[in-house]
Amino acid sequence: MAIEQTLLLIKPDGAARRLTGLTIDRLDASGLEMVAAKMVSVSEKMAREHYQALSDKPFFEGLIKYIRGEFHGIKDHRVLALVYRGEGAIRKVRDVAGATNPEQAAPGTIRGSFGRITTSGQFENVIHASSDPADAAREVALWFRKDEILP
Ligand code: IDP
Ligand code: MG
Repeated sequence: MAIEQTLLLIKPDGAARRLTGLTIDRLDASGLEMVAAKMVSVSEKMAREHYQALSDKPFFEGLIKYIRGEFHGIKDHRVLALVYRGEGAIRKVRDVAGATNPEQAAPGTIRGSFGRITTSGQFENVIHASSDPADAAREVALWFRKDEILP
């Protein structure tokens, strides 16, 4: 398996529900290495860039509000961003996360245990995890400068 890097975000519902420590603990157990971490104040531009592939979806505007913490009273739009590195890191973090739709996410995954679909139809699924090598490269470069990531 290739050594990969992948972006993980603790989404505003995860932060509001105090799931930051639990998420880091699960990833610790996966054996992956944390090579970057910072709190980011997510601008509207950043949010739209991060989710650019979904801009034509009906839930897009809600998603932008969600990731900026507007549904969870998050001060300064802050989000914890992390980069994990290791063999098969992209798949491993996705496995810990579970499926996108929290109702379909396997029991025991973070999304399966703690995610929900709101009455307005927004998927609140606790964490973001890059989905493939192209996404991971783009997302890591969007959220971190090179000199913020350990060699
Ligand atoms: P992913 O986060 O598992 O990679 P994506 O398809 O990239 O899933 O979607 C990004 C985010 O957009 C999801 O994590 C979720 O918060 C939201 N989302 C995706 N699909 C839907 C949907 O059908 N309804 C509402 N929100 C969705
Ligand atoms: Mg995705």
